[in-house]
Amino acid sequence: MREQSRTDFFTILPGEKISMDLSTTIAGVQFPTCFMNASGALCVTREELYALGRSRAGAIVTKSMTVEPRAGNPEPRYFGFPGGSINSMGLPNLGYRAYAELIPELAQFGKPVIASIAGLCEDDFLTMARVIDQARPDLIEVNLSCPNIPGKPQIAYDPVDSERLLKRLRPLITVPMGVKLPPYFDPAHHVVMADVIRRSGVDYLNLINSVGNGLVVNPRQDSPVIKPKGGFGGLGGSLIKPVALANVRAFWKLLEGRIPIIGTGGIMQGVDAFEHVLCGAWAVQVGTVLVEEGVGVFERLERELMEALAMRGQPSLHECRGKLKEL
Ligand code: RRO
Repeated sequence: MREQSRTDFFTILPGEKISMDLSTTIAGVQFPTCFMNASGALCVTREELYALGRSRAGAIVTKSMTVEPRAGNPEPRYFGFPGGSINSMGLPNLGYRAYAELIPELAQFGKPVIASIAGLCEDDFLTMARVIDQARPDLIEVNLSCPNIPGKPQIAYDPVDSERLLKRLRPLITVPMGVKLPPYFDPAHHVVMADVIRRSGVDYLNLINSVGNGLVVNPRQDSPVIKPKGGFGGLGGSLIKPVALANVRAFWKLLEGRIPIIGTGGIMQGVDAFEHVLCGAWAVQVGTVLVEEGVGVFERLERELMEALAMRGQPSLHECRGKLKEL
């Protein structure tokens, strides 16, 4: 006879309401729930940021900002398909001065505000950090991993450049400083970057940015599905979940659970968030599913995560963190 699985003992009846604490704390900042938008997804304009504020999202994360406002790359520049998405947005944003004005307004929603910065050169990061810090977001996230600017490599694939930049930024930022990293595909790279992170005063990690420079082809038109960079763009959604989980797990182990991690990549359902937490995430961000479904997605994800926890007899998110078993 089949061994009865643990989940068989916990049945949730249709319509049954379960309530569980999904709040989390990162670098001393409290988040009412662990779900939030990934930078880039529905967070460029004032209207979008306000909609996140009114939603069930546990935080408001801004689009990565640059010194000057940007229209971004030519369209089409986002394409969703059954396994995920590809984008080459090219940093469309209002420019850091506009976000410096908006950030204090966003405090009214009573949830943390994360300001994401992405310079086109090293000095841009420093210029923005000084001013954005004065606007008092709850955290500042340094995006070292935008894959979509023609001619600009992803900074975090160069550990020397990354360390120099982070060490120059650190003294300018008085709120917790996070770093958004790209996926790494070899344990040797995880080791090198974990050392950089340890030495640079980083308060939290966001893992991972989109998987850069994929190519999705439309065979009916003999063409790529997006226009910029010959169709090359960052992949997101279900297809990148294993890569995201591997990066969360690798950094959790290397940093011994001492630096909080926001898990990003492939979260379409509550159980995907549970997997991120098992691998070592404190909170999770959603990009593709938010773009596809809108801000109502946060309510669904919360309910599904509570169900996933209840079915496993898990009383809280925190007790599962990092507890992935080895076979
Ligand atoms: O704007 C973008 O093209 C973009 C950015 Br900044 C990023 O960090 N990640 C991504 O997939 N797209």
